[in-house]
Amino acid sequence: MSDCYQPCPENKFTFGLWTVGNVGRDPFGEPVRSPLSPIEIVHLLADIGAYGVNFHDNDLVPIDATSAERNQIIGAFKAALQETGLTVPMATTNLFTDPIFRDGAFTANDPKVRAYALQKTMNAIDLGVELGAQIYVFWGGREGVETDAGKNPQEALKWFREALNFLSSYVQDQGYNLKFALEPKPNEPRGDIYLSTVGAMLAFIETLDHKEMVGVNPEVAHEHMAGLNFLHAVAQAWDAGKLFHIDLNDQAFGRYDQDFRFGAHNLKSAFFLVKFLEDVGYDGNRHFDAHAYRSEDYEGVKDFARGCIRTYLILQEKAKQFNADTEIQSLLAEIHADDGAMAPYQGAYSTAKATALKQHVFDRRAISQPGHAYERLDQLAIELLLGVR
Ligand code: GLT
Ligand code: MN
Ligand code: MN
Repeated sequence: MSDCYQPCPENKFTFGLWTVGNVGRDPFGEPVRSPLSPIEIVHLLADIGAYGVNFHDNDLVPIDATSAERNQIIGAFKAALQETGLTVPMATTNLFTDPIFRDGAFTANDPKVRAYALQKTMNAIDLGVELGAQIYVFWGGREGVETDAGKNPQEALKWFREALNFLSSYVQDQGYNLKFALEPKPNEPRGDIYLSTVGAMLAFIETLDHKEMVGVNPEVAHEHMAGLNFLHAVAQAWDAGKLFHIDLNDQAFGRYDQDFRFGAHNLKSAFFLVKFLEDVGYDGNRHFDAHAYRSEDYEGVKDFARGCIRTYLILQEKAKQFNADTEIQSLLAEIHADDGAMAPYQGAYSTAKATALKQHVFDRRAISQPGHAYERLDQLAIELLLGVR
């Protein structure tokens, strides 16, 4: 591979233990790769140039570990981090694998399950903070239903809100420097998951007690599963000051939950996403929440991980090229041309402005005549992406 696309720490490229550690199990097939220990995963990630490693509590410490086992595992993990220089920027809780979560965690009908979920999350927050995490992700994979017969969705939202309020107060009480990032997904593993899109999550955050410490963790695949434009979701989150984290991967519309290598499927949307993140100066973690095809062995897993990073860096270069391309930029300047004639009507409302605007005569026909040259512009973008510009 060429040396021009080497990651640097400022890129903040991270992977979860569960991503490169994915053993290739699917609903129809057994694992195809033997499990790697967290230590082996840290070394694999260091090898491919990652900046950080994220984890669920139980990716690192098995759910039934004794406290002696826990201490031994954490000690060895810390040593591996020190040896490789990898950081832990984000941590999260597994609230979906154990059978206790079959009806959800914070939104389970059983109050014992909800209380256990709170307890498990407080412990996992302690662990994440101990290892340096400053972002804590909440992906409510089981927070949903197959049937609405047994649960009132408004009640479920109330429970979810109470849990987040409780946990944000816990974080403040402990004096932790930690922010929450809520990750929406429309379905899988539940038939329907509550707060299914970035837009829904952003609106929900506004109802929380400590909303200033809560943002979103949008994932490419999840918005695509809902048939939505990921860039628009990310732009809205950014605009709201809520883009605390991002999960990069890829996903064909209308398919099962794929978690493909970043850019593997929708290269053009990946390009406009990278361009947006770079143009606005997003400086959070760039987390690849994806896994290698089931066809791969661990060499293929490394190809997958390097591919995520490399594609991002190539698209970053393409974004710079797009911004510096004189033909593209002059076309954009034409598209955005403004002769100033409407300036008296723009901006904040005033009675005088409204009166003047109501009296202005528009030549609708003339205004609607010119085309917008988006075909030419889009083709230029395509040719730039295809490497012929
Ligand atoms: C799981 C899920 C992801 C979440 C992870 C965090 S776990 O793999 O599919 O989208 O980000 O809990
Ligand atoms: Mn996913
Ligand atoms: Mn994710």
